[in-house]
Amino acid sequence: MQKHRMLIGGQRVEPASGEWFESINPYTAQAWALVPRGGPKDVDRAVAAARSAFSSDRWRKLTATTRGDLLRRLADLIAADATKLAEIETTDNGKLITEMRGQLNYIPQWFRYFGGLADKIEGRVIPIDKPGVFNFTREEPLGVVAAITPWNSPLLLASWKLAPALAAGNTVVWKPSEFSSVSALVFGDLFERAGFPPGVVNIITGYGNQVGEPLITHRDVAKIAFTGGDRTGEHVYQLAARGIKPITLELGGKSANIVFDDANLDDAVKGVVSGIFAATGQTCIAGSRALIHRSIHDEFVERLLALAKTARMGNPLDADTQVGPVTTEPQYRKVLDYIRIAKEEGAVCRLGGGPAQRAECGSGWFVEPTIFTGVESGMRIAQEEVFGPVLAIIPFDTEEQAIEIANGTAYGLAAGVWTRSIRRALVMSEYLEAGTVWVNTYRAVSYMSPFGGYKRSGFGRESGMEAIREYLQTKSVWIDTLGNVPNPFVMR
Ligand code: TXE
Repeated sequence: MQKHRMLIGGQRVEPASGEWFESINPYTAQAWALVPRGGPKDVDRAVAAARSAFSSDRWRKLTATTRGDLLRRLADLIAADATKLAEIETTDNGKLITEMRGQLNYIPQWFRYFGGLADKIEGRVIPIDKPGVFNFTREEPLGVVAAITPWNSPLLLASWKLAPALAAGNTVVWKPSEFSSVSALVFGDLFERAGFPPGVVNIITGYGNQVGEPLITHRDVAKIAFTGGDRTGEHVYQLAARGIKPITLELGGKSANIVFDDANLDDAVKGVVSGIFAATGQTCIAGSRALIHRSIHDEFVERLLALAKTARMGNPLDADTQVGPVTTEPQYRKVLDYIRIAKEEGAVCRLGGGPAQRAECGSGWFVEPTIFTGVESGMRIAQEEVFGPVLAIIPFDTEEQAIEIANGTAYGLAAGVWTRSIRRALVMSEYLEAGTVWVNTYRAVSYMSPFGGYKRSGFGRESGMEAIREYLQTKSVWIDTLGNVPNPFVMR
C-alpha cells in the first residue's frame, strides 16, 4: 500500500504523530493507501510555511502577470496528469471514472481563468471631495487562506478555492477530507513543477477536529474557505468568528427540480434522473426533490421509474457504470437511515429502498437508486440533505405552490425548472431562493459563473469574477498634495 506524505514548505513531510490512517476504496471496502494523520503541530508548521511564503519576496514581489503565468502552467500540468488523477479520485471516493475524467479535464480552466484575472485586479482613483489629497484604493491579498474540502469532488472543489486565492496573491494551507486525501497529496507535486515558490501551497491531512479546528483558529490564518455539511459548516463559522475571520461556506442543499405540465417531458425525465442519480446523489447540487405538476404526475413517475430502472451499477472505474457506490461507510449508513425514516414517515417507496445486492456491486457500499412518491413537504425526507441516490417526489398545482414548496426548506443552493414558457422561466428564476437556477437543464457549472448558496446553503461565491473578491481586501490610501498639515484638532 502506498504511504503518502504531506506537503509543507515545499518539502514532503511525515506527520508529527508518526501515524498514518487507511484510505478505503468504496467499491471494494478495502484499504488501498495510507494517509498521514496530521495534528496541531503539523498545522503550526504548515501555517508558518504559508505565512513566511506570503511575506517572501519570491511570492510578494512577483508581478501579477507572472503569478498568472504560474497558474496557467499549473493548468497545463493538471491537463497532462488528468487521467492519472481521475483514476486516483475514483479509487478513493468511488465516483464514476467518466465523471472524474470530465472534472479533471475541466479543472485546468479554473486555473487558466483565474490566472487571467490575476493581472486585472485593479484599484480605483477616487475624485475625493477634499482639496489637496489624492485618494486611491489597492486590492490586496488577505494572507494565509485555509481551504477545507470534502470528499465528493476533492480536486474540483479545492480548485474552486485555490485558483482565486492564488490569483489574488494569497498563500494556502489545504486540508482535504480524511475520506479522500490521496488525490490532493499527489496533486501537491504539481505546484513545484509549475514554479510556485515553496510554502505557497501546503497540504496537510487528517481529521476535522485534529487538523481542521487548529487550522481555522490559528492566529496566522486570515481566511477560511470551506465546503462540507451544514452542521460542520455552522461549527466552522463559529470558530472563524472567534478570530473575526472572513469565511466562505458552501454547505449543500435540498434542491428542487420543478417540472411543469408544459415541459418537454423527455428532457425533464432525463434532467431529474441526472439531478439525483448521477454522482450517486453525492453532490451538493443534487436535485433531491422533484416537484411535479399534478396533471402529469402519474405519467412522469412512470417514465422516471422506467429510466431509473435501467441504471447500471458496478465498478466506478468501468466506463459503462452509471451509478457507483456511496463514498464512505458512515455515509452509506446515513443514506439507509433516511430511506427507513422516509418509509416510517409514510412516503411510498416506488424504486429501490435499500442496499444494492447485485453481483456487480461486490462488497462495496452500494444503495439502490431509490424513488419515493407521496412525499409531503414537511417530511424529513423533503427537508434534510441525504447526500445519496434518494429522490423525493412532491406534487403541486400552481406556480405559487411550486415556489412555496421549493423555498420551504432551510437550504437554497440550486433549483431546476422545466417549462416551455419564457414568462414562467423568468418568474421562477426570480422567486426561487437559490444561488443557481437552471431552466431546462441541470447540473451545469462553469469557471465563469458564480456559484454559491442562499440561506443555510452558505454564503460567498466560487467561480466567476465574484470569486476573486472573496480573497481580497481593500485598502484606501490618502496622499496629501497640499504640503501643509491642517489644523490638528479638526478632522480633514
Ligand atoms: O462532511 P464534513 P462529512 C454533507 C452530506 C454529508 C454530511 C457530512 O450531507 O452527509 O455533509 O459529510 C472537515 N473543524 N456534505 O462528514 O464533516 C472535514 O475533515 C474543521 C455536503 O464528510 O462537513 C472535511 O475536510 N474542519 C457537501 C470537511 O470538513 C472540519 C460535501 C468536510 O467534512 C471539522 C460533503 C471541524 N470540526 C458532505 N469537522 C457539499 N456541500 O458538497 C470536519 N471538518
